[in-house]
Amino acid sequence: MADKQIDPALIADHNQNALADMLADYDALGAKLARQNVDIEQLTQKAVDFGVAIPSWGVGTGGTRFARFPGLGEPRNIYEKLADCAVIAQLSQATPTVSLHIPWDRPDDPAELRETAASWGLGIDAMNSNTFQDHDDMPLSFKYGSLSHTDEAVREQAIAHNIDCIEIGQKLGSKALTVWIGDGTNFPGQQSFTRSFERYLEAMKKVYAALPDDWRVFIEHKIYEPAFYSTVIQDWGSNYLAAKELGDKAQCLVDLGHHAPGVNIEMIVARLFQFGKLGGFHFNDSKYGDDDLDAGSINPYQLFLVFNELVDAELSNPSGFNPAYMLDQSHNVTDPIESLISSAVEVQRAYIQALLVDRAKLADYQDTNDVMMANRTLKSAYITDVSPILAMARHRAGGAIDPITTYRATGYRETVGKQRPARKGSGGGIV
Ligand code: PSV
Ligand code: MN
Ligand code: MN
Repeated sequence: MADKQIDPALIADHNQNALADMLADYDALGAKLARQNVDIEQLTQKAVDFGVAIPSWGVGTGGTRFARFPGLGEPRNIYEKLADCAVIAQLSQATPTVSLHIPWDRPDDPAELRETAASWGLGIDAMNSNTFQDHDDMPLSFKYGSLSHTDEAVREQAIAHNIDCIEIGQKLGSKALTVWIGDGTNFPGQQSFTRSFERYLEAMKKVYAALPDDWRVFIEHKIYEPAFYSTVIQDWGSNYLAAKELGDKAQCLVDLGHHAPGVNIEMIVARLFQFGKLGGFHFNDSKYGDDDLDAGSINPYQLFLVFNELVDAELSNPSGFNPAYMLDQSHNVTDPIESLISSAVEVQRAYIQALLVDRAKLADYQDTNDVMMANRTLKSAYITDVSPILAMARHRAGGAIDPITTYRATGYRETVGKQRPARKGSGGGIV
């Protein structure tokens, strides 16, 4: 039995107030879905079973390159981050795991950290390495790159760091390493595209060789930033080539914010899955670049279309379907706990909406080139308000029917605000 951050009686109290309305909405939706031969109970179970990992770095207030405005009661270490993640998990019942970033979350005692996480019912998701910053305990600088650096000694330092992440992760019960590098150039001519990629592949082979049998490595591409002219792993093409070169345990990670505006991300998802290389996601939303805004806050239709491909993928090849779902966001003007709760719910919503797509009909419309009806089939799933299903799933699992209102009623932020002094920050925000 996991320890509780929030008094279950308080949640039950709030749920009691919201219960009658929620049941009425659930019954009405159940009746509507029944007319479409859809069993609401099956969808509710899918919602109960759904999980997306919280990024440990998301529970602190983020920043931009201009400034960071500290939030109240920001977590100061991995234990406090886990405490916040436990609140999110308890209220949303949709975030059973936490993804860690090393060295930001380096534990003194991994076994103890694992136990603490478990005591709150949390598991440890993918480990993220960090060779996009310099580290106090590393003699060499990553200013001109890491795994693709021209200097073998720097590459070796980056390789050793990734292996360190794997070793820590093993002690924590993780099963995956996510590698995102900022390596690239700011000016034409600065580096050879080909030789940089060769050096990267050679270095990643050494990281790959250190993976335990039951681990995967997720390679994360990003079009630009911090490099502004070229990036070594800039898109899914380079990502796929690298993953293919490395072997079966290497797969591609799609961070929704890492593409040029207008790119058809759902199609990338379909392609990667078709060729066995879809490793996982960093969900977030964006208007312009890697904005790291809350999932579903700008373009919820895109999120739905991504899940439409995922549901299709799972049906076409259930045994080959195992993508890792993680959030990757930066919260500058909201309470990170509220943003992460809301984002987890939006990702879950997109999944349930995608399950509503009538796939037999869709296939018929596609085969007969009935363009209008094919599109309407997707749209009719997307415009269905599945909120009562999500609320029921939370309620049944012990979470809050209305998680953000309930969170506010707990006074958690005010309480930790007294315990955790503000951390000043000026510029140089989180990527
Ligand atoms: C890079 O922009 C990124 O998306 C990678 O996932 C990093 O690990 C994370 O952000 C760090 O904030
Ligand atoms: Mn990311
Ligand atoms: Mn990013």
